[in-house]
Amino acid sequence: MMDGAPRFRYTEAQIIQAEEYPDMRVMLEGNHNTAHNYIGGTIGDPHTSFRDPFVFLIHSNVDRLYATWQLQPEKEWRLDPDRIYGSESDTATTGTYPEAHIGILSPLELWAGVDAPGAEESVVETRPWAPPENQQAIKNSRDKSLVSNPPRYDTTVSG
Ligand SMILES: [Cu+2]
Repeated sequence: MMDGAPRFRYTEAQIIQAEEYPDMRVMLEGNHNTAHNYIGGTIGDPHTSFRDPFVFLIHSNVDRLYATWQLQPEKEWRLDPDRIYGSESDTATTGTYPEAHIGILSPLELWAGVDAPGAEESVVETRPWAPPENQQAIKNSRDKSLVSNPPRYDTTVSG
């Protein structure tokens, strides 16, 4: 247990001002990991973190910072699924579970269902993306619905 506030390696301004996605991702993930580890306990373990409602506070802030990065002035290319990810645009799943690295082109759980090619193994089937509804939808991180219309927040973090 650390004393005081978490010591984030990057400021919000640094994250938002990153020019390219890979640089922004590394900073955002780093601060996200710091938040998980700072709180610790259930949230510090990837297998149990989403059993703790406070995890949604961490991830809501990740979403806010990501959307703010996307919506920076004169960066409309960050709303283009073919351009936003830069050098990571064509990455796929590498390695094997549970040590696999998920790529931009990896199918996204839970929407893809458990049988999607390249989907993570040992994911529990979850309705409606499983029988009897079978509403599986194969999407990856370049899906226009996930990139082109980020949420607008009532807080603006300026760079
Ligand atoms: Cu997290």
